[in-house]
Amino acid sequence: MLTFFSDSHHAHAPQYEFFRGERVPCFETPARAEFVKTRLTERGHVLRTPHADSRAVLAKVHTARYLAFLEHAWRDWVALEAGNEQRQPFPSVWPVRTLRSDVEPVNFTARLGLYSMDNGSPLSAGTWQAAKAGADAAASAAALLGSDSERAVFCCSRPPGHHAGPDFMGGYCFLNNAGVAAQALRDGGAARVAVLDVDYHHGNGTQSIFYGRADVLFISLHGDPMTEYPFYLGHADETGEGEGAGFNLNLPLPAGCTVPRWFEALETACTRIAGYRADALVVSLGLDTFAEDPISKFALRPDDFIRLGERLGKLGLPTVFVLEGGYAAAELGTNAVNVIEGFEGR
Ligand code: SP5
Ligand code: ZN
Repeated sequence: MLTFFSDSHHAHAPQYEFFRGERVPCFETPARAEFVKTRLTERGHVLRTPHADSRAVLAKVHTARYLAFLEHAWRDWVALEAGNEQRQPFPSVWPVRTLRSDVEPVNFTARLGLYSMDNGSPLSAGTWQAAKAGADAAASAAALLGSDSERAVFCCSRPPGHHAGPDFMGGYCFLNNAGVAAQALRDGGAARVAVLDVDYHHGNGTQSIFYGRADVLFISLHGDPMTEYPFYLGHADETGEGEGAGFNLNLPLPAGCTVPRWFEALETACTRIAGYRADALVVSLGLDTFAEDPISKFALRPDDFIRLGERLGKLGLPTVFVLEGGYAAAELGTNAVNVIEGFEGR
């Protein structure tokens, strides 16, 4: 499968995050994309550098003030204090209920909190550059599908995107690549686009971006937010609002649930996508459903990823795959390629 890959992903390389109050090495590392690249190359898949500029699409998916903040966040952080070049910024205060989020403060940490859902998404010097390259890959993939030259394209990009909402980062995500792909497909002439999110974690950002829209159906299979990140979204009763009523489907599953149960939920998702008569499909391909993922609690084995790909292939739709989570880095290549080759019926 034709794959978009940009070396710019290396520019996003924060060193640590917080876990139970302690600094721990980041789970979301450059090695992840490199393992996938290596396996893709071994299996003969062609890698191409993104050619499209996603900026116009990004402006439809994220707010102008969030994009402006993110693009300049590192510069602003470094300007604050000598030595910040060697430090990572983290938010420590958030505008929760009753506090104002309409006014953007001047203070850097206050702005960082305004535009963050958690303190688990560290920035580094090249975060914007890497995230922008991922969005460019999503736009490039949509453009290729629109030109009818490919049936499916894989975006091997990082950082991931599905937790990033209209005006916030979170969950290692900064720009919503699946949202960019879906919007670019719409702009390219697809009347209806389905987004299927199979990452272990609910795709809260993607849901929020399209929650009021009927032209993009969002479906997510994920660990029940009562116990699993992102906790505050992803319940079954979230079905869309306004024109989007009925065009959001959440299929939360208990942490630790069996593989057959996961595939039952996938079947429900696929039936809904077929009924929607989508013109194109975007798959938020999180691979943290893998049994050995260090931060997640589903039980898929490598062969199950082949089966996932086969089922998605049977939908018969032009498809953009976007890499999301998955933290068993060394196994990521095999699991990603298994989905792709299952899809291709190879
Ligand atoms: C894209 C994506 O998969 N983002 C996931 C973000 C999860 N952030 C919260 C991490 C919490 C780690 N919990 C570790 C439990 C280890 N036993
Ligand atoms: Zn995830």
